[in-house]
Amino acid sequence: MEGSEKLNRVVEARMKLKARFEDKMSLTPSVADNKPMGKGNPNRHGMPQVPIGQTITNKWPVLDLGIQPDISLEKWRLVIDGEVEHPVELSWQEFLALPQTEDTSDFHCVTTWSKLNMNWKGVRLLDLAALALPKDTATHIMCYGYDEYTTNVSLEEALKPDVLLVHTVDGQPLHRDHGGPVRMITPQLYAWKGSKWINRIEFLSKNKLGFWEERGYSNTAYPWRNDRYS
Ligand SMILES: Nc1nc2c(c(=O)[nH]1)N[C@H]1C(S)=C(S)[C@@H](COP(=O)(O)O)O[C@H]1N2
Ligand SMILES: [Mo]
Repeated sequence: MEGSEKLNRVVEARMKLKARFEDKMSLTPSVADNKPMGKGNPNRHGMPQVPIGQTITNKWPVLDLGIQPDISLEKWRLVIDGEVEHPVELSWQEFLALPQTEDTSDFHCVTTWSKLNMNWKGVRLLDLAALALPKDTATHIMCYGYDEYTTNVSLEEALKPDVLLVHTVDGQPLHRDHGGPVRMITPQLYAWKGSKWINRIEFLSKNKLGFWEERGYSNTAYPWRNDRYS
């Protein structure tokens, strides 16, 4: 397929997907809460900059399961499968050839630290979904890391424009400690919803619990509702 035709197809699929989830997205707490808990000036979604119970840090702590997989760019793959019309498996070159998005957003960890204004570069989950075309029955994703980590996210959260699979932070390649070569970020949810060393995104027709969700962490993880544990 010719480049521009391919791009048109992705853009069209993306607009359709966005339209399909727009209503649900506009009702989610991180954009539509009328009593969000926190302090500071409103962020770009109208939420107080620092969610309740969070303290700003300038350092960037490292949290993992005690394994930091070492994935070379040659071996790196991203699989998108499950409830989709077109399962895909992307190499590093194919991933970088997708439309790249740059964004600055905040990072809220459930262990009560927040790091503000992080500049990210990567691919929107929405754009990846537009490649794989989720079936009408798809409601959630399960993300898998190379370290056996899993975490589940509803599609109305995962398809928001802030959700990226990033390879660059503050102008530098994402370090292995923080999930490089590629991790997911979910600025509107606690950070455990973003898998480091991401390797697979499985679309699901019903919700399933990931690693921490099975161990009592919240299914939804809304920072401005102090929604940490279930
Ligand atoms: N693959 C993987 N992703 C993960 C984790 C993990 O252990 N493995 N920890 C999660 C948790 S609990 C948090 S708070 C953030 C931490 O990201 P950081 O180490 O870059 O600060 O990654 C999340 N993603
Ligand atoms: Mo965490």
